[in-house]
Amino acid sequence: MPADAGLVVKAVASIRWDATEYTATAGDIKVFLANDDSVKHVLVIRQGDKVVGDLELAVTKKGTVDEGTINLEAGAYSVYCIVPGHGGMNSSLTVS
Ligand SMILES: [Cu+2]
Repeated sequence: MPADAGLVVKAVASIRWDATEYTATAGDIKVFLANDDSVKHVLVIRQGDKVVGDLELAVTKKGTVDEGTINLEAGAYSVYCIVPGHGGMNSSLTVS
């Protein structure tokens, strides 16, 4: 994981993220995604049910990682997986 990662998310078994609540600091946020699950996941950041920015991180199988940067103002967001059937991967992200 990069030392300057501002948000670290791991996909874990049973199509879940590793936490139900994440936090980050407003501004440019380096997001790091790791896959500890056996299926593909694609992470986006949403506000309500709308995708924010153009960050899209994909991990295809166990052990793969991806990273990218998104600029977020303070507010309430969610860490969401857009793979069909993965709607339960919807954890809160509080940016302050
Ligand atoms: Cu997923």
